[in-house]
Amino acid sequence: MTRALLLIDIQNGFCPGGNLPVAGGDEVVPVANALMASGKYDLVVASQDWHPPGHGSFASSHPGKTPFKMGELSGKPQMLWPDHCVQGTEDAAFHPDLDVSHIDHVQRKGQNPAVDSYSAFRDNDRAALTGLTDYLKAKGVSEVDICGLATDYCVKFSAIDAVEMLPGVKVRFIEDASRGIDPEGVKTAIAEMREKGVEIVRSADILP
Ligand code: VGL
Ligand code: ZN
Repeated sequence: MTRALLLIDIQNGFCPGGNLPVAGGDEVVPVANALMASGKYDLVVASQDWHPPGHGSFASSHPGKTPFKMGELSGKPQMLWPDHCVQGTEDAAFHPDLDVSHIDHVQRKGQNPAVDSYSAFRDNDRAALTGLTDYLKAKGVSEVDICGLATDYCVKFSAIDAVEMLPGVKVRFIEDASRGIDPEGVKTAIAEMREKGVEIVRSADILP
């Protein structure tokens, strides 16, 4: 049994003070640290939203558009975001309190300006893979626990892709180690994950 912990986008940009802040986003940091230090995982992977300046998901790249409204990217509907997690900026860095010493592998995503990548496994158009599937398969992973930011976007898409792309692997979502952008969206995301075969757990179910 090889157990992996997948920490999604625990970056300054998604924490209070960041460019796309998630309410209570920083509160996942101590929980993530406790999970990493628990000795329950053979492997810790952290994803990092890593956009080039002027990324197509930024409202600022679309004249006259405002953030948090639907727009279009490469002919497909796209939620438009504030500029966030630009490669190499403080906004894209992991939260300073995240204990990165436990991280075995960093998976960056969102580099293609023409398509967004909520999932740590592949772009939203499902054309390009990030390489995470092959990495986890090569490690012989049999269980993946997923948490982080934001529940209703990158965490949800990553968890559902994990079920789909790693057949036979048990996938769990750690609710209290995650925060979402929209409370209604979080409810729907949890229902959707459960429906796709993701088990919903809390850190207390895992921690000694
Ligand atoms: C995310 C919106 C845009 C996330 C990333 O990490 O959930 N959300 N980029
Ligand atoms: Zn992004």
